[in-house]
Amino acid sequence: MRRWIGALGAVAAALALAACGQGGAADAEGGELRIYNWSDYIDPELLAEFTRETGIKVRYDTFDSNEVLETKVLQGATGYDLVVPSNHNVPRYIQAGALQKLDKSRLTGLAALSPDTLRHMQPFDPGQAYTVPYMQGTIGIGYNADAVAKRGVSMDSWKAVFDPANLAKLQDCGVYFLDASEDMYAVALHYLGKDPNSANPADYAAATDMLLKARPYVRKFHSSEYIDALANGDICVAIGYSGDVLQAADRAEEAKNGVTIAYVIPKEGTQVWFDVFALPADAPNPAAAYRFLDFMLRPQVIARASNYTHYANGNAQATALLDPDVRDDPSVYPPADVAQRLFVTTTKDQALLREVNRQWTRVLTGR
Ligand code: N2P
Repeated sequence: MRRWIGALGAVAAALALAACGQGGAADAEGGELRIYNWSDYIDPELLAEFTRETGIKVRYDTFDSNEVLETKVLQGATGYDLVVPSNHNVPRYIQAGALQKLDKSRLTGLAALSPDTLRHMQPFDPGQAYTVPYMQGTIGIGYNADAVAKRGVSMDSWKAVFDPANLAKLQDCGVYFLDASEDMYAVALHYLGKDPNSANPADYAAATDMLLKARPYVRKFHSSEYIDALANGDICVAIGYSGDVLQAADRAEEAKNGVTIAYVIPKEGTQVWFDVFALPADAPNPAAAYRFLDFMLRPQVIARASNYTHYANGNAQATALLDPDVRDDPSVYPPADVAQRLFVTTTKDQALLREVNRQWTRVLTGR
């Protein structure tokens, strides 16, 4: 059984070990690679292995929202060699000139990518000119099975978290929502029967009304703390990302604390997203970034990343190498009938994005 608890500490420890192992050779041979990735999104052992193999030291920082990442990357001078935006953000990065085009001759593993993932990439990165897929997953509901059963709330619909009558029953055991404006509006619009990719501010206003009515029952808006909060039994419900909830389930199981965490894709359907590696235009060490991308494109490596994070990857040759409990988990690889109910978000222009973020601030502040 993998250890999840203290994963961040484990990242630091693994990197420190790897750096010690290489000594000065790491600096002399490969220099440093700076990665900015989502939290709870890598097996630290893979980073250590990359350093052992290449002599390239990895500095690995994390974020938990596209909004934070995008603001940083669009400002430039991040110092990062690789960043990991989601599909709907990528066109704005490209338009702003914030990314460099891939030199595909430096990536030997691209042929292993699944045609399905490549098809999904077309709308946001035509011809796969700028990005390399990392992980894909869904937004759904993570919950403490016993706590919600006791309160008589059925979790199979978005109603569980968007209907104040249900939320009132769950409030005492604790509800978290993601603090992610575009992701939250996409699922809220979809639940309201509106286009999740609507460009009409009035649709967002309707979703804002609904979210403002839910707000009094939401203990916290946060995009990563729900993992431990669910696992420890501090909260009973979170709108969250699939693999993060599955990691919470593992952490609870590991802690043997009597908490059982489940993940559900509500029957109305949800958003499936694609997170991709990209090189900022001013990346200080592109050579190191290419080495890392090539490493992550290896089926054995990306399979281990999925085994650890419980997110699906877009590498066709990796599927056979996955742990069966990950490969066969419908929350990781949704079956065809569920896949039919998944939608992909498209990009918003800056004006609409500003409006959506303005409305989201109202949801966060309640004003
Ligand atoms: C990882 C969450 C990644 C999902 N913790 C958001 N695209």
